[in-house]
Amino acid sequence: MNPLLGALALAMSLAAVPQAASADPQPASSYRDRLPEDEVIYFVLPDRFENGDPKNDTGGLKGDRLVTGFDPTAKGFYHGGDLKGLLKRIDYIRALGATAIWVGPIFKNKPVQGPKGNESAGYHGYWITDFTQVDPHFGTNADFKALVDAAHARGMKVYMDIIANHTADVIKYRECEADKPCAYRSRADYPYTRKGGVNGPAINPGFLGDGVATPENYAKLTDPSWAYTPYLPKGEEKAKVPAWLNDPIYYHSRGDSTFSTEDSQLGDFSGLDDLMTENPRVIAGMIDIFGKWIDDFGIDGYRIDTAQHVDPAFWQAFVPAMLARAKAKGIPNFHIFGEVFTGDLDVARLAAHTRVDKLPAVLDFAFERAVADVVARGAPTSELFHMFFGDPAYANGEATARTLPTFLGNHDMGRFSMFVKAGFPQASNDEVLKRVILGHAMLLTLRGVPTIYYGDEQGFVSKGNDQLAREDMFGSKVAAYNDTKLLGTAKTTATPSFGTDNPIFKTIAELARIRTSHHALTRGRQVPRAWGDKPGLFAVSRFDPDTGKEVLVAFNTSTAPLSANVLVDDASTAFTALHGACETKAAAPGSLKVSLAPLDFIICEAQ
Ligand SMILES: [Ca+2]
Ligand SMILES: [Ca+2]
Repeated sequence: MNPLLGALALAMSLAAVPQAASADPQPASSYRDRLPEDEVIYFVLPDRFENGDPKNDTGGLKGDRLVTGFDPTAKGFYHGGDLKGLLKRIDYIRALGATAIWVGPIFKNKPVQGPKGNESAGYHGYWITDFTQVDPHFGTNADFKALVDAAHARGMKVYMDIIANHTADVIKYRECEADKPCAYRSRADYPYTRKGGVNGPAINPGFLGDGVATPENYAKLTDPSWAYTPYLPKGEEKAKVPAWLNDPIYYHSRGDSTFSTEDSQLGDFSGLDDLMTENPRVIAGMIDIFGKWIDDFGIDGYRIDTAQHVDPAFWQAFVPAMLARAKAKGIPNFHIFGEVFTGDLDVARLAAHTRVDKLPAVLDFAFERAVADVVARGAPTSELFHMFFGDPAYANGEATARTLPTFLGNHDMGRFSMFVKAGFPQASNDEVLKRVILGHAMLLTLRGVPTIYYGDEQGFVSKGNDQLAREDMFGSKVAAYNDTKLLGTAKTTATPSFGTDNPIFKTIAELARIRTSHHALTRGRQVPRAWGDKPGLFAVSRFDPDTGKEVLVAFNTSTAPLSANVLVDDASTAFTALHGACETKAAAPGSLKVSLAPLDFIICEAQ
């Protein structure tokens, strides 16, 4: 008998308990048994969350902000948040109903990068120099261990944010001015076996091309000056850990990516040193690095940054190695999800990365786009139907679709509240708040793994994307954050934002509790029930995989009240409301009448 069934039975008995009694998602002991789709994820950038130790604010460095990276008044520098702060506020995250924390990258970064006069800091964590160590601005490896252990003691999971595509920008090219754009040089114009172009002198004799992924072949690649002449600036020769990362031979060194042709995989992402992920030595090195974090910390999953900029063969080797490592550590449901930033409705492109790269899951950018279009931009509800219609395209079809982390906005694109305000500039505060709550209702009831971007629950409204969408949860000193009016509250980001009274917080907490106590909403098959060619009704049914019991969720995306007969299973004759007002009896076999206020939603469970 599958040990999972015990946990299932327990969770099902929890589901029968009235909502308020099941505030804890699952008993702590069973967290390893939970499937990826059972989680509610909270995504946090540690620098912007809570400062638990002012002593580490400068990362142990001495000097001004261009040395330490620390300037809490500037949106592009470290603000002081750290892992001790995250630990201090872990019960806040739990109170929201999140069961897993996606911690932004915590590895040691190059503190400051960028052209003179336009520098910024590695507060976001995506400029790694040392893949084995927590950045001193965030604390120590022991602090991370304490955080992971505290999460596990509460039955919560921790997902790390990792990068294999690039390191910090350390390597420079003789032919390009440092920190200035450097044009991409293609493999056709600059083959690996010629120095400086097709007519240049022969180098790397015997190298059979990057498609022959054997150690013997790559042993013949010894001179990295095929396109440019890479070098390590003085004082940075040993900047990276492990040491093999300091050798330019392990990088493409072809100039900047334009994210279009082959440069999307082989170019430098905004100057960041692009690893030669085709090389078996690089594959083995990355498996070593990230396997060790699993071994040492027992974490529960990896979110993979810039996944689409790495060649598929790398992921085909890396993913099974990580899953095997986790399994050996007693982590059977290790989740891996890649970032394939599309910003559009291109399900085929997302799905291709689950089939070709064999990534177990990808962040669901198509879901984000569809919900934003329908709730924040007035698109017809059929857009949601069309997006979900693509679910069978994923490897393993709808089962994989249920494990895709879904989200409404993020640290790169900006917050959902900003999309609502941009889409409905004349809307009242009340309407904006209702739309933001409606978006979260979709996030927390539809298929996928709801991923809440920290601060959304406090009514944060980013004024833009990227740096402007990375506000502080602790009292901020950034004027461009503090002058923005938040939703659902009179406060601003100038004071700490850890209250539990914001209506968005309350809705998320309520819906997370309903979701995690009903397998229909986490693991259940989703069947679209109603959609249309204008704003209005969108409804789906979801089915408990064990009992077959139906849960109908219906949303009104219009500003007029509506009522309609919605198709349900013939067997679903009586309903109770999990949220809102539901008819207690089907009008006739297979038909339930729903009535919805403007921008409202209901969740009705068949008995
Ligand atoms: Ca600190
Ligand atoms: Ca790459």
